[in-house]
Amino acid sequence: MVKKYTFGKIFETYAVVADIAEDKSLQYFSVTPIGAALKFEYVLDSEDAVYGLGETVGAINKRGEQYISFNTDEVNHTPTTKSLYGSHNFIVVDGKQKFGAFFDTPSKVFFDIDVENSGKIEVTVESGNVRLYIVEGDSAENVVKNFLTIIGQGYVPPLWAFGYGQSRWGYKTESDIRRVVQGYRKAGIPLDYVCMDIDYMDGFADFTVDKRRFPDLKGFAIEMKQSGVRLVPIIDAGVKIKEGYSVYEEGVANDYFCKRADGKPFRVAVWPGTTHFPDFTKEEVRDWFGSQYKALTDCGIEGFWNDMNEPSIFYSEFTEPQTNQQKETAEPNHEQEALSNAYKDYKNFYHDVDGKLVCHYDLHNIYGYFMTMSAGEQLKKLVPNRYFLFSRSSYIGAHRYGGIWTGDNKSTWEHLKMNIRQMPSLNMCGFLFSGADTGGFGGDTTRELLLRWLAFSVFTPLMRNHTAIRTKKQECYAFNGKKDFKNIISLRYRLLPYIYSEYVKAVLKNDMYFKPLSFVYSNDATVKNIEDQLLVGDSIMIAPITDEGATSRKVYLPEDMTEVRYRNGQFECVAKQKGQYIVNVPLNEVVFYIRSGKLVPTCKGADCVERINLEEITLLGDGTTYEQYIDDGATYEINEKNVKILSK
Ligand code: MIG
Repeated sequence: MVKKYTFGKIFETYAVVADIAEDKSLQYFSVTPIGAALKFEYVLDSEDAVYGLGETVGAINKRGEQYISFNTDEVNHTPTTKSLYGSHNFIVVDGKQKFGAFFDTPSKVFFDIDVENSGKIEVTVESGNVRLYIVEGDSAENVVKNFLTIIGQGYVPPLWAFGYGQSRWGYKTESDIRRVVQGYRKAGIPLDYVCMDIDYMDGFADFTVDKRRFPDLKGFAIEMKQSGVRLVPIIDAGVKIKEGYSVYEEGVANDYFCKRADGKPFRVAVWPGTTHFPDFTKEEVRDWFGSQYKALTDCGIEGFWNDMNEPSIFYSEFTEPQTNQQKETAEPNHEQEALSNAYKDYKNFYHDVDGKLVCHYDLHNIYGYFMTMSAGEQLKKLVPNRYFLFSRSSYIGAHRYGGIWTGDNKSTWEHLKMNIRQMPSLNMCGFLFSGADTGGFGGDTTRELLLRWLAFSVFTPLMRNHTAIRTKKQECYAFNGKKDFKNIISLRYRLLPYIYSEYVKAVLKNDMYFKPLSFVYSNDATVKNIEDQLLVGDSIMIAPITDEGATSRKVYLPEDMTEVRYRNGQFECVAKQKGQYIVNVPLNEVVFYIRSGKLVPTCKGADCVERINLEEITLLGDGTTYEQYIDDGATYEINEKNVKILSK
C-alpha cells in the first residue's frame, strides 16, 4: 500500500508515524541529480488531474500550477503566490494511474505541475535529502485515506472550539473584550471565544500579561467563561531579549536558542524588539517552551494560537532594517507587516542537532510544526480537558497537535474564493481543523462580503472572524441588520451535531471532511472542473455565493438531493433532481444540499456551544439512519465506539 524510498541524509520530521519498510525500486518517478538537488519526474497522462499540496492557492486541481514549499509570512498573497505559511508536500495523481507521493523533507521543494504543458510533474528537492513515500489506492479518495492513515490520527479540539470566535488585532484591554462579548450577546449572535492578539502581552513578551490592560486575567477569564466565552491568547515564536524576563534568562542559561555560526544566540527583530528563536528541533527545548504556557493555563486559559513561526523575521543582526521606521518599540503598523521574512536570514542561523550546527535554511519548513508539537505536547498536560490550538506555520505531522488558520488573507471576494478551494487540499494533507480569517484580515470588509463569507465559514471546523489593526470594524454587531448575522451564525450552532460528528468520524476513519466533488462522483465528467462546490462530511454539499452583488448562482446537483434553505431560523426542504439549476440565495439565507439517502442531525442551537441541548435532535434529509459520533466534547476519550444510530 505504501512504499518508502530514502535519498541522502535524513532529518527525522516525524511526519509519518507508521512503520514502513525501505524499498529500492522506485515506481512512477525517474530521478536526476542536479548539483546537490534531486529532480523527480513523472510523465502525466493527458487526462490526469493532480491534487493535494495543502496550504497553497490556485485551483484544487493543481495541474498547470507551480509552487515552492518554503514557509513564508506572505501578507500580500494572491491566487498566484508560490509559497505560503505551511509546506504540505503531498500530491495525488488521479487518472488511469492513481497514486500519491509525499516528499518528506524539511528543506525547500519546487513543484512544477505541467506548467507550460510540459506533460510532466517535476518535483525538485533542493537539498537532495528526502524520504519519498508512494501511496497506492484504487481512487483518489482511497489514496488520500491511505496517506492519512500513515501520518497518524488528527487533532480533535474541545467541542466549544467548534463554536464561532471573534478576533481582532487591536483589542487592547479587558474592556475592549468585554465590549465585544456584550455586543454579541445583546444582538443575540452566538459566540464562543475571543482571541487576544499581541497587545495583551507586556512588551510583546511571550507568556507575560500587561497588568495595566489585564489587571486580573484569571478573574477576567472566569467572568468570560460565565458568559460562555473563552479567551484565546496568541503566542509568537520569538522570545524577547530582556534582563529579568525568566523565559529569556532560562533560555540563555540552558542554551535553548538558535545560534549564529560562532555559537552565540542569534538575534532577530520581530514584534518584541530583539528576540531569540527557541531551537524547537531539540526535544528538551520543546518541553521547556511548551511548559511556559502554564503561566496562562494557570489563569484558566484553555486555547492558544501560535503566530510568526515560519519563523517571520523583520531583520536580524546580519541584515539591515528595510525602512527607516523605528521598529523596536513601535506600535504595530502595516509598513512593519510588509517587512516580514528577511529571507537572507534563514542562512544566518543554526540549530543544534545532536551537538552539530545545522543551518536553519535546511530545516526551515519544520520550524512552525515543531513549535506546534512543543505547545501541543505540554498543553495536553497543562489543560485539564482538551486544549484548543491553532498555528500559522505548519508541516505535515502538525495536524496531530493542533489546527491551522490560513494566515493573512484580505477582505476581497477573491480571497473568499481562495478559502473555498484551499479547504479540500488542506484536508488531503491531514489539516482538517482549519479555516481562514472570515471577513478577511487585511483591508476593510463590507457587510455583504462578511455575510457571504460567514455563510461558507458555517461549514469550516475553525470559524473565526479576524481582522488587522487599523481596518474597519468587523464584529457582526457593528453592521446594520444584525439579525441577518444572527441568522447565519445560528445555522452553525444548529448544525453543530452534524459538524462535530462528521469531523470526528473523518479523524477516526482517516478520511477528509471537505472533499472536491470529483472525489465522490468520480464517474461524472461534469464535476471534474467544479471547484466552487464542495462536499462537507458524508451528507452535505455546499455551493457558496462568492461574487459581489450576486443573489443567485449556478449549482450542479450530481445526484438527486434535498435542497435545504435556512431562512428566518427555519429549515425549508425541497426535493430536487440531479441536474443544473440557478439558485437564488438572498444575503440573509444559506442554502445547502443533502445527498440522496443521507441525513443531517440538527439541534435548536444556543448562544454558545455549552448551552446547546444535544439530546434534542431533528433529522433532515431523505435517508433512514444516521450514525452520530457523540462524546463529552472535552476529555481525550475519542473512540469509534461513541456512536449512536439515529433513525427517522
Ligand atoms: O506581523 O499579531 O497572521 O493574525 O493579527 C503580524 C498580529 C503579526 C500576523 C498574524 C495575524 C495577527 C498579527 N500577526
